[in-house]
Amino acid sequence: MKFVRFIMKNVALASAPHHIEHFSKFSPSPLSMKQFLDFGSTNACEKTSFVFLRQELPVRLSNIMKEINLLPKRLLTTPSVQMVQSWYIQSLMEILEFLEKSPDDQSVLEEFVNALVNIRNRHNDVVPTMAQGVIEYKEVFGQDPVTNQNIQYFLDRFYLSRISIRMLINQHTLVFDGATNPVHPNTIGSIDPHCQVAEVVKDAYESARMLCDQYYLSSPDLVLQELNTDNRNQPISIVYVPSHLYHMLFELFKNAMRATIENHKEGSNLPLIQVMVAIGGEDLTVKMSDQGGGVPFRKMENVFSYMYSTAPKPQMDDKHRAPLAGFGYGLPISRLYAKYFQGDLQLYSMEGHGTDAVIHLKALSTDSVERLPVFNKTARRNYEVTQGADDWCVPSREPLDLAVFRLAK
Ligand code: W6P
Repeated sequence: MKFVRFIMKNVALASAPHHIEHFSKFSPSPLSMKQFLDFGSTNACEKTSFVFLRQELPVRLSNIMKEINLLPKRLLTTPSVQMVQSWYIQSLMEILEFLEKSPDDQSVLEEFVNALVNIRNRHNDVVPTMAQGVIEYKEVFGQDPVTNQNIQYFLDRFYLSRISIRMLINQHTLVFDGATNPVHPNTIGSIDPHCQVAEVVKDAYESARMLCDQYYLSSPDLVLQELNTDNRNQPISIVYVPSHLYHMLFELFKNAMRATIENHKEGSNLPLIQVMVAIGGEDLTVKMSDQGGGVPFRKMENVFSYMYSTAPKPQMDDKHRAPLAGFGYGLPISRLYAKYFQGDLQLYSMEGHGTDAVIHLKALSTDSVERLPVFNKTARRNYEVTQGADDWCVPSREPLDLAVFRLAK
């Protein structure tokens, strides 16, 4: 019996490339905050959401699966990347089964929710697994600027796609499980229509401070300032996913705290971390300033590099010695969360002084639309980048002997 099921499963999986080919020809459909909220409103229709997702999820999965296939062979064939690819194939095939089922059957809708939860869990460890693939690659082939660029391009798109797919799954499973969130009764799925930014800043600060105290036995204080020019005394709020904002701020706080403490070894009177939240007609901006000594400009672009910032995960047998920040993909992925709804995350450093980290988000929900990668000819061309000759001079190490030129006179 087991053997028969094994064969049946593999026969089914063999048709995957055909389905990927079909669904990758469609472009993903970006949703706006308003559309997300409509799916979760009182007259929300689970059937509509089901019919949308059983098409849209295969489209998003297939688009990014085409790009996985274009990775350098030496990366694509690592056990880690093979594993991730098999999860994508499995999940795609599981969703496709619902294309033959009726939206009018209540048990189908329930089955779909269960399938989504199962798929979400299957993909929980995609980020560390891909990181392992990059480590395996580096161990054998080392790191070079061209591979760095290719991996950067791919992983930015791959993780953005993953964020978007998880967003769709989270919204459907949260909105249609029938329960309201007891802690945040006014959220719609994972979206808070009145996300009070300063409250999320305080939460993220408190969590980072606990880690910082555990590791360094002290932590810098926070000053938080809100600038609401139009609506004085009103807390600044936007339509947003609080967990995404928290993720970004927690990451930035960890980095700011570590820099502050490592730059003030004597321990007494640590400089503050200052956060400003401002809102205008178009942007909501959060600026976090530390006085942690900054980062040299030359090193700034590596801060967001997947290839240069993956070190083997440190052994954490003693929880209290877990480092505060500095390994893993925290910053590049935080920037993707900002970009996902048309924002950005940027760092400005003054070496010798400190760093400003700035999160730009859209103030208007009408501007908050998903930013999604699409697989097309342009995307394909980006995987064909190869090493050309540099078109900038290499500075010589030897001082130039200008006397040589005077001889010509
Ligand atoms: C630093 C390096 C960094 C990264 C991200 C946020 C804040 C900071 N401060 O020194």
